[in-house]
Amino acid sequence: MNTKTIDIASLATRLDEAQCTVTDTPSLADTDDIGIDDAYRIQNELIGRRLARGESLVGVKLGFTSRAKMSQMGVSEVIVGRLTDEMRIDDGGEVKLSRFIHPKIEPEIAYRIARDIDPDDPMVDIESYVDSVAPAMEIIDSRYRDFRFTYTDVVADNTSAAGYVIGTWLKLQDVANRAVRLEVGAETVTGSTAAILGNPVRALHALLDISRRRKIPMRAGEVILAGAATAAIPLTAGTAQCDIAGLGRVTVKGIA
Ligand code: OOG
Ligand code: MG
Repeated sequence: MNTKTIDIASLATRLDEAQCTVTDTPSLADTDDIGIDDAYRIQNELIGRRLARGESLVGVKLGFTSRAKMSQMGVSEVIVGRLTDEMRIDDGGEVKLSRFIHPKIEPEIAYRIARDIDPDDPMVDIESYVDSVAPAMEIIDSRYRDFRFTYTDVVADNTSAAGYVIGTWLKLQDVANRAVRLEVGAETVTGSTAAILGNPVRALHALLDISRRRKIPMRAGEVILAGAATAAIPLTAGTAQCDIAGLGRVTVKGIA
């Protein structure tokens, strides 16, 4: 049995400082034997510090909903992280790359929550709590050296969340099997929304399940990022653009 006590507060401080000082840190797993419950506790503590600095919660994100991401990262379970207002970038807006350690960008589907969700209500039909969908991109910036982390590490690190940009909101619709294309400089990656658990709508159900277990509230107006449809590519100076068939384009400009 593992009896070593995990110092949640100091591990949260380590990750928070890594982000604030734009300096990577080794995998927590190198020195600490963290379970998944500890990992979500560290994430909570980390978010608590951001809120104490004046940020506010604006949504949630899922990770590892695609095989490409799972194999890119060598893990095999869906994870959830939190989005704050400080991570939001306007569609067509600019973002300073110096904010990040080693940013990557990935195509996402965003959903918008229309009504507060009571996770304790067993009758919640999550699809009826969502009213809009949009093309989106997420900037991930693991605080771990070389993006090397375990499943529990990445949960503790708020699932690498660092930034997000959302295109035009459209009325909720079926977004299964839509072609996805992400271009950053000379790099292009293509795929399909089918990579997101077979159909992005399944991400909503996976999220409800995990939010119940992890006591993560979801409120009207918040955003849900359903998880990347392709592997992430490095975010470099210049325009990054993502096109999702039938949903349109979303862009962001990285500034050196
Ligand atoms: C973890 C974040 C994963 C996604 O969409 O799968 C994620 C990482 O890859 O660093 O956001
Ligand atoms: Mg993502």
